[in-house]
Amino acid sequence: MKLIIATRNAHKLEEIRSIFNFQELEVLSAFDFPDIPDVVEDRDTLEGNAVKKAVEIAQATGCWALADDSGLEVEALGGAPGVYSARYAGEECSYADNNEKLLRELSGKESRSARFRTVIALSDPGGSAQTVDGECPGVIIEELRGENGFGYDPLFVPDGYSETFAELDSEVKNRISHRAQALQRAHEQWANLLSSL
Ligand code: ITT
Repeated sequence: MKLIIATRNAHKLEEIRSIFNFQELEVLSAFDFPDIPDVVEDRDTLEGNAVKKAVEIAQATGCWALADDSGLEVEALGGAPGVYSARYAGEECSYADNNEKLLRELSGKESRSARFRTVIALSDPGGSAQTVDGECPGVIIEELRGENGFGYDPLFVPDGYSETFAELDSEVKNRISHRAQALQRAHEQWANLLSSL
């Protein structure tokens, strides 16, 4: 049986593949279906977008699909950029643009507390979906540090560490991250279901 990882983000796909043990399942991704249109992420919650991505890809392929919607929630910014993390600095913006905007918005703020959140949705081929979530608390530092990871990783130091996610080894990030927590819950809740597909 095939399971489709409903993402076109290569970094995210690599993290999901290295964290989650898919056992006997044949795992493909949205990159294997270039003709399927991009899912428009127009919901105002991570849950809404994760379910939308999983359901649309499951229905388009006739396979089970798993989607990840993630965001960075910054306390002093009232939870922004949150569900809008990918397009924080505007449509077609780069990770560098987003990081620059985040530093600008946080300049002079006392609190630099933040958390990454991930919602994972699993949809059957008919479009019936369930979700789990995970989070990782930390702080936003004042300049970019490190080359690993992607997105906001060079600005985020997880609680209990002094390096950013972009400085830490990927093995460490993949053990403690928001995505790792969510995939751990996915494993607890769906291992039996996935192994019976
Ligand atoms: P898909 O929708 O195709 O999966 P995406 O990049 O659009 O890929 P999201 O909608 O979940 O993914 O957007 C989340 C954004 O939040 C992403 O573009 C990054 O900027 C950021 N982000 C998500 N996970 C992250 C992580 O582990 N480390 C750093 N930044 C992350």
